[in-house]
Amino acid sequence: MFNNTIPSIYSPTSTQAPSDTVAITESKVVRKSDLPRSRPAQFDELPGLPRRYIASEKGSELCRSISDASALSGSDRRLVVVSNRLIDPNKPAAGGLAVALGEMMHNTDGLWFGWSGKTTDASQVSSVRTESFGRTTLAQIDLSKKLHHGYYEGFSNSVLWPVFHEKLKFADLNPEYFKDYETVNNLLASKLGPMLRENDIVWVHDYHLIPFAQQLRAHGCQHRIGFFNHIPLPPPDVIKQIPEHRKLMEGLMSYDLVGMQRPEDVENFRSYAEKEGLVQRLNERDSGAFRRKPSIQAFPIGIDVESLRALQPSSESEAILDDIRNESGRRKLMVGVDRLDYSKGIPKRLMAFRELLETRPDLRNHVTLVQIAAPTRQTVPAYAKLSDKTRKLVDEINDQFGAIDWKPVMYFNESVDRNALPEIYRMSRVGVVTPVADGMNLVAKEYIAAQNPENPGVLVLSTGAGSASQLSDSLLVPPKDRTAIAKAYVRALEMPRYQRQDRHVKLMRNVKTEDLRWWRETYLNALSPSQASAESKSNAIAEADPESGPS
Ligand code: GDG
Repeated sequence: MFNNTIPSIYSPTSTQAPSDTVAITESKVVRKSDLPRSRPAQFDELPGLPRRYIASEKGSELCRSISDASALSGSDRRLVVVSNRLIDPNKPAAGGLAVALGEMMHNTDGLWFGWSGKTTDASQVSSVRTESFGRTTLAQIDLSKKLHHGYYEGFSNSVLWPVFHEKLKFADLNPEYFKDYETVNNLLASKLGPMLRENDIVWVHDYHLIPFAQQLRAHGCQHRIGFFNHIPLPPPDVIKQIPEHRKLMEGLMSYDLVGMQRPEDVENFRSYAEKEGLVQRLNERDSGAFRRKPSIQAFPIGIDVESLRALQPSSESEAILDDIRNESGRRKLMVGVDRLDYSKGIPKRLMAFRELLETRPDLRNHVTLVQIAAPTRQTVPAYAKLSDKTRKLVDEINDQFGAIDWKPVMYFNESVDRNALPEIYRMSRVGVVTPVADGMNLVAKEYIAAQNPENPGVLVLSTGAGSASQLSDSLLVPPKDRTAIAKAYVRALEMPRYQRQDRHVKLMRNVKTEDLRWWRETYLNALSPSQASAESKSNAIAEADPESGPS
């Protein structure tokens, strides 16, 4: 599968010599007294943000003084990003990864590599196609239909996605999927390898590509390679439901830096590694050629507040916007914006809305729920079922409570133009974000960022979202408790303006401080080669003096 000629990137003169021992350097333990005072009781038992990630005025100044991709500035270093899908330069970036990385890559000397979004019938592997995107080169390959199915619909989205979101009933543990997943990772690594230059640093994104570094290392790649997991990492007992969990998790040990969204994810990985004897197993088996001393840290992803607030609706979204504007002039709006994914808790959110209308007849005809549900992964059976279930619930609620002039749920089962989202958020008195489990959830942060500070709305946020530990001034609800969610809706709808303002100021402080740039820079600084030498020094001290482990 790999080329036999080892390209120059795998330079034996690299300063990053493989090590014989593997140590998981975890983020520092935070004492309860270190936590922000506003942290609600339900978070007291959680590990909390590592100290350097707790928002503080001082910290925010420090972070803001760092320019974009500063870890790479002033050198011939390129940033190489690897992700399943890339940005489409001909379309506005729609959410998630593309938004998070698009602007940075446009302004950075880099390479962005991944699957093209196209499948072929051919069994032969396609060649890499490149195109320019600002200062970055986009490099993409097609995959055969069969391989893509096993890798993407199969292992990525029918095994890893449901298991990591603790939705085991949706998992399809077909052993063929893992083979295709490994093959695709291997194939992608074999194509990227020859394109790398000696000083590149490589940043791999998300669960589709866990074994990617292992595949690159197998050919002696000595670059700094980081991984960021955008979705939750569940506790060890849940991970172990995946038959191939050992092989899978060993793949993470080939990275220099493993970034997670939440401290809980870091803790789950540490606990898995300990319970499974991951380090010892690798020490006994491998010579060390594939392994690093991965540093595992939490880097909660943020949004670019100014860019979001600057978005202006285009003509494409005028029809939807007019409907919603019209409704907002008559009733209080609540809004949910999600991919139609079972992790997002949309049915429970609708059931809670039904309970609200049942228990508070006085609110009927005075409140409307706008739900945007963008279709996603429709070739995976669980998603088709969710789509039917959601539509049925919406129809039931509208039939039961609707009137000639009022549809309680305005349901848009389509992807809405991103430019229209800030206005929709702003028109809504309540933002409803109720995932069962979610790595972070950017919609929660977008809703806050888009509000008018003079008359802001209220965010109802479930504790299933990674963002809940940062956004503790929202109305936090347990994701599976319909009645608690319904009560939070009422509280949000009736909250006086001064309280809404007070909460909004606090929430906005976090959204602005721990923003997208802060996330990228803290991650890239931790991945930078200067950080590597600091790590190797501290590891050397830890090895010389076994008593001086992390506090
Ligand atoms: C993964 C993790 C993590 C939504 N509907 C439409 C639309 N969106 C945009 C939102 C937002 C993005 O998509 C969704 O981001 P989320 O964070 O909510 O969720 P995932 O897509 O599941 O993302 C998640 C994230 O990665 C980043 O690390 O936070 O936990 O699951 O930006 O505005 N955009 C457009 N039309 C829509 O209808 N254009």
